[in-house]
Amino acid sequence: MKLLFTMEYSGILFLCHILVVFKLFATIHSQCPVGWHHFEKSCYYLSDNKYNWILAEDSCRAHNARLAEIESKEQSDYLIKIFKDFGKQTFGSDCPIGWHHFYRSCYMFSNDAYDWLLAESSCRAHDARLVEIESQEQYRYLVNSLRSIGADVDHWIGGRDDVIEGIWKWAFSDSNFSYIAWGPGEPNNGHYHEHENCVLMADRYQWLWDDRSCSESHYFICERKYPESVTESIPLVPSIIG
Ligand SMILES: [Ca+2]
Ligand SMILES: [Ca+2]
Repeated sequence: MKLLFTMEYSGILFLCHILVVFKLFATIHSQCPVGWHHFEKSCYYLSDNKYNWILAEDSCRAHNARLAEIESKEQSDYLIKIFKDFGKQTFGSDCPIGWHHFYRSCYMFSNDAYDWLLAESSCRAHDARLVEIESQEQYRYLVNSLRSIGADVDHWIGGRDDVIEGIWKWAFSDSNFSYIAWGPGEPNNGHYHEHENCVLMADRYQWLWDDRSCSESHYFICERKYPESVTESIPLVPSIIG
């Protein structure tokens, strides 16, 4: 019997699962990534974040894994033990309090509205940057987070084209956009006197992007690196397999 964890519910922990082929002469534990639990021919990873099913599946796939499938009583008993051990640990995200963990970053959704420059310096004061969105998974995570916190206002992100009009760059890394999610008709550089050189996730476009005047005040999203010591097993860029 295959039981797939398919609960459509936001905010539950989840369990990732990879099958491993054990190499001759290799120690068993070296075959599972750091932080994963080994049982029989599989490695398991219990999430430290609560996601809905789709994001949980994305997160497992980014680890070249899938949501756990349970095929035997022994396996089920082992997983129950992991859950019980989890309850005993002070296990959790290494992001600062109030920040949310996703892949190799921690994210903070501001409680204040600033112009773009002040928003950027506010992030830097937290050892962070305005968020730079490099993949669909990351974008979907942010949209989902904005929905789950009930946000209904625009949020600045780290893109701008103030150096060369029409050439969009992520401010902190100075890199070109590799992923885009512009709203309909955007970017349009505005219709009025002031140019639109800064990017936000627009409530009116269901969080697709809009270029806006950098002097407008909006809420914003900061991104900082997840602590190095625990990122060894997390891929640099989320990727979908299969
Ligand atoms: Ca512009
Ligand atoms: Ca615009």
